[in-house]
Amino acid sequence: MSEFHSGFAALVGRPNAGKSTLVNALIGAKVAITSNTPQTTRHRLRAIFNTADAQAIFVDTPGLHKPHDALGEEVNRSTYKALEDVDVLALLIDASQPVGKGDRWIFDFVTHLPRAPKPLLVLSKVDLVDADELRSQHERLETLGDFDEICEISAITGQGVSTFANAVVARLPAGPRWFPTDVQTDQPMEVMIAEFIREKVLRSTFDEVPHATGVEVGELDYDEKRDLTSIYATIYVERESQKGIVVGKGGAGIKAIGTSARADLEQLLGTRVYLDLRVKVKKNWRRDAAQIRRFGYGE
Ligand SMILES: Nc1nc2c(ncn2[C@@H]2O[C@H](COP(=O)(O)OP(=O)(O)O)[C@@H](O)[C@H]2O)c(=O)[nH]1
Ligand SMILES: [Mg+2]
Repeated sequence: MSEFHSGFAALVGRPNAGKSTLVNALIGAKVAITSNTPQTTRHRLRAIFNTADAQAIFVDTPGLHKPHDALGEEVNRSTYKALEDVDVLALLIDASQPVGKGDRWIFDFVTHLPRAPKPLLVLSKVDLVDADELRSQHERLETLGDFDEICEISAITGQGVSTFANAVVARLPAGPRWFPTDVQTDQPMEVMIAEFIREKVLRSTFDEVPHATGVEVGELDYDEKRDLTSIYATIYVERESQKGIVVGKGGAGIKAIGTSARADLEQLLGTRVYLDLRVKVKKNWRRDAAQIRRFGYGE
């Protein structure tokens, strides 16, 4: 029998590079939330990828950035922690955005980490560019510094995703299967549910509202006879005006959020879902470390 391999592979890159979308493509199910709002990911999420003779634990990190508040600091702290002792460091760079200062900053950051493996570059969203743009981007990548190899992927079309997975698996040391094969992530169900709801708020609002949103999920109630999970959740924002935006005219906004969240939650839980959503104002919750932990962000 050939030896089993396992280990950790961190996905890093600027906000919006496509890290969480890649995680979902690798797992073949939605486990990470995605949106075009930078800083969508607040949690360090681990997603488990299995083959017959290997297990890769992908660590989806929030993008690295300069923190502006306690939430930002907590998010960065959890990203730094996620990079300790990884076996593979995959740095995603958006093919449709010329390599910029942000990419360089992250490249330098990860290549200066103690014990960090040479980064594997992942050119993401290649479905958005033509051959010329792709070539220019490759030339820019060459100027970044010393890296391992370049994988081209589109997490949306699936192009290159299994090649990337193979490249990761090939770099894993010998080790056991840490997680049973039916486990997809390390996130508690309540956290996943809160995140799925927050994603819908992010996707339906703009300006300051997405960043001011936190979601808290109460106890879950499963009725076996009706195969129905009842979920009571509260969406917190920081101002009355933000609450007005989330709730929308005559409640239309919150209704739409509820409808699309429910569809995803039924997929996630594999049961029918009753979803009760409230919106509350909690001033300055992002500046309060205790509140941030209550919402489950960071460690
Ligand atoms: N066209 C295209 N869009 C993508 C691809 N991967 C991600 N996106 C989009 O880019 C945005 C950011 O993706 P996300 O995974 O949340 O980025 P993250 O911040 O790095 O986790 C979302 O709107 C995604 O739908 C891709 O391969 N092709
Ligand atoms: Mg993300």
